Amino acid sequence: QNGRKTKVLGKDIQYYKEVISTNNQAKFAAQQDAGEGTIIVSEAQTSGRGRLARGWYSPAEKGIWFSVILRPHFLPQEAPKCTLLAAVAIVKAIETITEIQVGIKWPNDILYNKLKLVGILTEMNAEMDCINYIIIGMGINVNIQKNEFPLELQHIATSLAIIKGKKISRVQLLNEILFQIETLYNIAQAEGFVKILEEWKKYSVTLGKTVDVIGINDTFAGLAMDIDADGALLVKTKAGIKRVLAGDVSIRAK
Ligand code: BT5
Repeated sequence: QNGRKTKVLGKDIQYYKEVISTNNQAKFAAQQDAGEGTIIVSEAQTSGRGRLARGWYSPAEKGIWFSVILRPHFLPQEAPKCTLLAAVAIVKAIETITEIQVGIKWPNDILYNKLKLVGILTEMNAEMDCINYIIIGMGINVNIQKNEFPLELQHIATSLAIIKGKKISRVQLLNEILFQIETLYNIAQAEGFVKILEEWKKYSVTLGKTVDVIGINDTFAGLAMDIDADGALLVKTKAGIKRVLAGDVSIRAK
């Protein structure tokens, strides 16, 4: 153990052998008044979720499938930046524990050699200008072997064990991730997201690349120039600069 201590995050840990989705379980807990920093972690998910009704492959004991409940003071429009915050926290934790350097693909993927290692799904419940709760769900492929991935994922996904050539301690990594999220979250609550967005840019593999933005109604290509103060991606196209919000789009690097 590296002995990192957190104050709030993980004070209450709800541990399951199997759930449908830790985000669903977290939503239920939040509605039952679970406190800020409550963690829902499960060895397996029977129906782990991605964005836009996509699935998340979550085999038993091979990954870290977990969700964090936050009850921040900031405004609902700040919530999407929690995805970026979580991405930075996970990149730092992976570097600390495994010495593997990974990159962030806007908005919610962590990649190694273009292969997906981590997915993040942030969901929110808010009324008017008040956030009731935010749930950040994170899926980290830790000890999955290449031939264990379903065929359709084998050429797009990877795991820490594949990269490192040996098993990685999930407990140690989760402990470090919680520490990093708590540190960044305290910064965000005290002074906003400016520093966190700057850090995010350092790890980005999207900025400076030509990308296809694939929306529900609209697909276009352009140069990913920057992210703005809301965490939206600014893409330079022939028709000018377009501002792309997370949630409804996929990005494909060309
Ligand atoms: C995501 O969605 O990347 C968000 C995934 C969040 C998963 C966590 S696990 C704990 C918590 N509880 C949940 O129910 N969810 C969260 P998206 O960007 O839509 O990507 C989904 C796509 O990633 C799928 O359509 C697959 O192509 C691919 N995929 C599925 N499982 C994968 C895995 N284990 N590793 C890499 N890629 C995967």
